[in-house]
Amino acid sequence: MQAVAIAHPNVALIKYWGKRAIVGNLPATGSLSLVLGGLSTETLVRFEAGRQGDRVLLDGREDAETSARVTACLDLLRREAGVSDGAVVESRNDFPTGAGLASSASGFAALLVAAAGALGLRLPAARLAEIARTGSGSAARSLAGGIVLLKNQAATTVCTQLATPADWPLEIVVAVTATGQKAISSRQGMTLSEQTSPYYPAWVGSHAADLEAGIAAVRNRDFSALAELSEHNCLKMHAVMLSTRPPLIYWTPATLACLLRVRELRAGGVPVFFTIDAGPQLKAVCLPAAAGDVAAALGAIDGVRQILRSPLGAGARLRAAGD
Ligand code: 2P0
Repeated sequence: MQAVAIAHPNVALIKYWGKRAIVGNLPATGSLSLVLGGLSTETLVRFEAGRQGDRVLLDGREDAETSARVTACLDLLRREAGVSDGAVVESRNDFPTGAGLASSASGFAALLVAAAGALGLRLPAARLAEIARTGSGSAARSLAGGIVLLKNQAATTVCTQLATPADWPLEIVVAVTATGQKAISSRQGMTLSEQTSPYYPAWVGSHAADLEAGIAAVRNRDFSALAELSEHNCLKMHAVMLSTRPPLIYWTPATLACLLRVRELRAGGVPVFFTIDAGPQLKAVCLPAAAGDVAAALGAIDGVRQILRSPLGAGARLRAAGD
């Protein structure tokens, strides 16, 4: 009744911001993302016979909102397995938590794989992804590895791996500019944007075209097209965030300095582009040969506290010997 799983966070190039439906946590838009193999979440799940309720420790701490979301996911798995025992969940990240580095994506992907393993459940990948989505809309993207597409379909979402890490080896350089937890969660922020940003309808309305162009850029391994499109989609999402009431301002001065430096590097011929999520970290996506120079350039910027480097990674899995 115990298992340990490993999952990696992901970063979307074509982003998800907004809900189609609160029930089932259905995204308003599809998304296209990269799995960051250099950053990991490790989660242990142990179901204890006769235990009432779950105990959830995230980096050694309990948090009521996270616990409630975890229990809701575990309830769905318990129903599938026909058991009612409570669980102890211990999850650790080797990177800053709740700071725009998709810790909830890797967290819920690892949770689902570990819990299904502990219960001996062999669910179809689509069902696992559906349950993961209720915990975190971006979690299904961490179940698969490499470059992943999450598309809306009827009353659900479908997750497809567009490329393995070996198919198109990209490297991600993360410039960490602040490590505190954000004040407003993505979930709250999305609802606020939908309710108050005059740009929200345009964001949703123009999204399908971005997604199709992103899929084509990945299929053609067209780095320049993916660079231009990803930066556009990212800035469009931040325009929605900035025009939300109250405004969602996730950037620090260092985030903006990194953004401008990445654009300068690309104008000088370096294969790199930026993306930024609901947090202050800038992620620079580059061809591997450029990663050293990009890391050095971003590391030299005032206010950058740490540089993390990551190749593309594998999907969530049970921990194996050697992991
Ligand atoms: C993304 N984000 O596509 C976008 C960009 C944040 C900014 O997916 O409400 O934390 O739990 O489904 O999973 C945030 O997604 O939000 C997110 P919920 P989640 O990566």
